Amino acid sequence: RELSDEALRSRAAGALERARARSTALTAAVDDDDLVRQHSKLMSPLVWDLAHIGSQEELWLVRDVGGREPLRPDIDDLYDAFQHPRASRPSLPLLGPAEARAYVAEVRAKAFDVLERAPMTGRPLTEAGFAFGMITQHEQQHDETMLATHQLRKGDPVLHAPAPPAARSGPLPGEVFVPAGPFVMGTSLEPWALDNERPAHEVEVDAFHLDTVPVTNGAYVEFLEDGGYDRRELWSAAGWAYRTEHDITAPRFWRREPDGWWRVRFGVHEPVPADQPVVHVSYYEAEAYAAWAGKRLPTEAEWEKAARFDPATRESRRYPWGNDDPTPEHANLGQRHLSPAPAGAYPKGASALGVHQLIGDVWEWTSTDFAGYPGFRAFPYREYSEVFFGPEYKVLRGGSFGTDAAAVRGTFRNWDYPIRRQIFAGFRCARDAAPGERA
Ligand code: AVJ
Ligand code: FE
Repeated sequence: RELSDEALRSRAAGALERARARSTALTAAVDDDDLVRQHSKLMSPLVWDLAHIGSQEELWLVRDVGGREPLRPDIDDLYDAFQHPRASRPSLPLLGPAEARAYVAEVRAKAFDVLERAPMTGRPLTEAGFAFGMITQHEQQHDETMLATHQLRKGDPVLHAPAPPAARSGPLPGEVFVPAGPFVMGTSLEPWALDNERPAHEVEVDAFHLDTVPVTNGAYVEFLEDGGYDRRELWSAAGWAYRTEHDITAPRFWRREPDGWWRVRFGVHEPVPADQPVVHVSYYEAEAYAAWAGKRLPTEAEWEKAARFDPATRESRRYPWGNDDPTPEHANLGQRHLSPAPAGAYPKGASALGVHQLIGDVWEWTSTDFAGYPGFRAFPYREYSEVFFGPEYKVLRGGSFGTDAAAVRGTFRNWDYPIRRQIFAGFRCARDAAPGERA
């Protein structure tokens, strides 16, 4: 380990502060009525997310790491996501906006006190600051969830950010060839990696082709206008049932106007930009598009190999561009922009194999069911990932414009139901290489 305890503590403190600044901004952007309202049955009231962030921080950092007395044992149950499904949360006796703000501030003060004294080695929960990293990631994950709630909210725009950068790569090939062979998937070293990313293990991957960039709105409109949503043969049985039952005919938030496709994005009505990755599509729509294109979705292992494998060293890197933490030059992360950036906007973020925009912009659906890697051990609690393992969840990779850099990396695994569209999810396509095909 190269970092001193002091450096680890200050890294953790900075990460916690950045997360809190974001939570504060997302909940200050609307008035109190808006904070307690449920904007969609799919989501919690924003004030629930805020106090839940504090509650998890109290449980893990104040009580568990710090061994301190509980602040509010009476509200543990209200903010336990497993006891109350999202739809029922508005009817609970939740902390109001002012109480929730005071609560999270009080927890944070205690957590910082714990951090100042916590040993950074000797106990798995705090090794290299893990618990602080886990709680930072938890807050950032809920911040992304709150951002999705903002997207579902009706009314005038309240969030503002500069437009994403323009495309600046030269012309890119449509696909990248990934040669057959093993690579190391997952990690045993990344200090803040969560349980489901562990351990590192070798995986054999057949040769395949992967789209250089995520599928853009322009490409998606071609599928749509070619009758993609009405052609049964392009859809899986489950996908067709979903499409039919909910009368899905375009990505969520899109509307057909006489002059083309428009969308609502954080309260702004705008023509759908052809050059940006498509976002707000379900797994089933991604699957149907891929069939229409004569391709398929990548497996999770294919995605990670394309992102991390360096053919020169045969090693797996932390990020597509190498081992350095993300900067604004590498990827569209951290809600710096309120949309995906055009395809080709991040040439410095390309992987060693030449695949672009794997990290940032849109979460990418993969065809893999969420499961533990060989040797998986739930840590520190089964409810982070293990209880979700199984065929009902699909893995998503790479993070979106709304994901913070602290909450995504080359090994990071997200998961959701294949019907979900309110998340910032898009996709790219893959196809098998011909037998014996080489680059
Ligand atoms: C990893 C994004 C699927 O939001 O449901 C938040 C993260 N776990 N609180 C989710 C999480 C507990 C989780 N995802
Ligand atoms: Fe949570």
